[in-house]
Amino acid sequence: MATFTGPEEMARELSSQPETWRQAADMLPTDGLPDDGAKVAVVGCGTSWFMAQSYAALRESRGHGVTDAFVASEAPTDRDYDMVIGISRSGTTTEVIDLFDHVRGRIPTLGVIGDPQSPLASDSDSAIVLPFADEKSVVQTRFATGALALLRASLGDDLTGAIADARTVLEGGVAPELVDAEQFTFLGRGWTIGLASEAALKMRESSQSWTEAYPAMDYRHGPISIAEPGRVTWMIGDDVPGLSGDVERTGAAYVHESIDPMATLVHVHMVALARARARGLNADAPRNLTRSVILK
Ligand code: F1P
Repeated sequence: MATFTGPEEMARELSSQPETWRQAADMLPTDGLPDDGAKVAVVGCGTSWFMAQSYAALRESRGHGVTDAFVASEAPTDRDYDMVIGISRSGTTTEVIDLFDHVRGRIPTLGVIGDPQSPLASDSDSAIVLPFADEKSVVQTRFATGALALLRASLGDDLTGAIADARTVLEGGVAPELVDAEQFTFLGRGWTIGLASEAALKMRESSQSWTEAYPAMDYRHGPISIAEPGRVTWMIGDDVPGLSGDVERTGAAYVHESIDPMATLVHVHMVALARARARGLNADAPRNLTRSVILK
């Protein structure tokens, strides 16, 4: 873990993800999670929206019920959902609080929250709080993946392999080519599409990098035109046949790791921090960004 000790809160927080995932999974069984077959909308903003996407895709693909993910400001709450789940580290994000207010008394709400003292924790019909996963850095790492770890475990995933993979990733370094690359495109399929979007956001927030994210099968439908030498296309999750060859013909680097996709996201966190350091940026405090967005 030598590379990722350092002055930043982000360094400490991203390195604690394996333990955080174990602690989150060990919270189960817990009250409040939707019954099998329930029709669920999962909402959040920024990073939390991307975790909502990953959980929604996983829950529905595993046969637990229709599950949609929305950015909180755009959720179609007139639909007949049995539950709305809001993911929010701070529990103060305006759009999530407004949405819970809007459906109160009509649709049961569950908050998956970092700060137990927050308005969302008291406004939700039920709340699962993960104070051990809360963070000092503005940039989210372990709360996001900790919340997803809990939700994955609630669907029956055994996280032992993910935790071992994340430990291995943390013991490795960051390749200089990834620190120096000009541009990154992250790809995913199914539940890893949310992880790809989060990888791209993390890199933008903490290191002001040019990043994009797409469902992998849509990459050939246009975005591949960005690929060229010095740029990186990074597939998160199961590989797509033929994709590495298509990318390598452009001269771009293709990255794919046969490890748990959440461990790959830890690797991206490390790259983001290394790129911030190389550019003299404070990864904990991205420009123009606050811990949560509270609108007047
Ligand atoms: C959501 C969020 C973060 C983002 C930044 C601002 O926060 O948009 O994803 O990185 O910190 O807030 P929250 O609702 O999960 O607290």
